[in-house]
Amino acid sequence: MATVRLTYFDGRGLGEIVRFILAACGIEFTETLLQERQEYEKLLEDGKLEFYQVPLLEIDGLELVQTGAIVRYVARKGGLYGHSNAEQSKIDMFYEGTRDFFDSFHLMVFQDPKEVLAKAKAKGLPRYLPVFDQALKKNGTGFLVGDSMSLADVSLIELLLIVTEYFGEETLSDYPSLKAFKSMMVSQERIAAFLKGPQRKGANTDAYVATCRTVLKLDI
Ligand SMILES: N[C@@H](CCC(=O)N[C@@H](CS)C(=O)NCC(=O)O)C(=O)O
Repeated sequence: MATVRLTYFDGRGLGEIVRFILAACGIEFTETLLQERQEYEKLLEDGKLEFYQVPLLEIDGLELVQTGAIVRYVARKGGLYGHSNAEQSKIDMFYEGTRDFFDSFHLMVFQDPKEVLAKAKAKGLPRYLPVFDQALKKNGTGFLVGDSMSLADVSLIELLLIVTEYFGEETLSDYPSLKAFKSMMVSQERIAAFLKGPQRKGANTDAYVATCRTVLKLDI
């Protein structure tokens, strides 16, 4: 297979869900990790960034941008996008729900991280965790939709890993289905290998934030 290439930064951000879904689908990929403004300008000049934004995934001769479009393409290709229109819509629903909560963490690149985390803890946890816990309980297969792993589950595990990293494992104490889901997902062979491997990125560092700001010329 021709090389699959993800272009993003050397950090999680919007790129990490792309890495997760590629890994979950067993699709090997290489990465261009942007460091300099010139690299980003070259992508713009080459017309690779339809909306002048990253992540960019080059796959099967396509230059895909927009995270949602990217992960759906990969999930469809890898068989992690349900078996019917109804299942796909449910997967979309849970995917969008996880992203709504995830976005509050992504804001840490642009806003005071302490304030962002305090808000996520006070408002995000009680709002979203019960929904996902109940959904898992109701579906009863261990997965959010149907009886096998889908994009929805991959998106939820990325979120739960962030939540427990920032707020501790005890955050899941009142949510038995989420707790069981987390242990099940992190021991899935491909996910486990990705989490241990070099393509899994660490939590935001000052250097990562500074690089994003320089490359994207952010002055907010
Ligand atoms: N809706 C887009 C948003 C992508 C996005 O905001 N990317 C940021 C980096 S995290 C970017 O490239 N910003 C540059 C810009 O908007 O000019 C997606 O989901 O991929």
